Amino acid sequence: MITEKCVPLTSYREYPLEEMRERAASFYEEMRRRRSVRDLSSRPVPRAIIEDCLRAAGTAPSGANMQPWRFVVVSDPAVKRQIRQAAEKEEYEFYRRRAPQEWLNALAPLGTDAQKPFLETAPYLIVILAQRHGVSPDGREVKHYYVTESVGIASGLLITAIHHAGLAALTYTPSRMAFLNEILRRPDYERPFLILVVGYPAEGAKVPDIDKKSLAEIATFI
Ligand code: IYR
Repeated sequence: MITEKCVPLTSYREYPLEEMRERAASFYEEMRRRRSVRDLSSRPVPRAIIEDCLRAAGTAPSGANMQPWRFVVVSDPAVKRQIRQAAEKEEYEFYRRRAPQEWLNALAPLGTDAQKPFLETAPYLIVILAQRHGVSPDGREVKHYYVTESVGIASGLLITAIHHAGLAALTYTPSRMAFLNEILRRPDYERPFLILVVGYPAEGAKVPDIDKKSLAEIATFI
């Protein structure tokens, strides 16, 4: 490492071990309360909260620090309606024709179908796009690295920030997403990655009766 280009690490905070244990445990307790919510309320959410969540997402590590993400925050009802109409068109095709039976079986516990009312109800749709490359101020292409990994990490931070703020979200991936470039007028080098649907849960909201794998199922210590 060429350390001359580096500056001292001043932001790191060490906690006494007991506090570290407590922080790790209580963060897990907070995160295990997160659920993907499809029944969202139309109750308004201040934009400043979404802005801070996006700032948190923007702290994600990325390949060569290229930060190859773009977040388009949609609250305009007309644009939300366009997105819903285009998404449902894709989903009808998916559920009626494109999806193999095995996929439909895997989705059965979630109870999803082609109707996506939350795309109009929720106050915000955050469309996350992955930039295949960047563009320099003089218009030249700038290479991006590990784009999918980087945008995946930023999306995870955004989901965490939204949950931490006390809002609910749904990671929604329409079966085909090219329509988003058209509706949002984004260039072809920005590939729609997912839509994060954000708001308060609706009164009496229900979620699928599913659970997470245990530590033994997801981790191996060698
Ligand atoms: N995009 C469809 C299907 C779907 C696919 C997966 I993988 C999910 O985890 C959930 C749904 C839909 O949203 O209905």
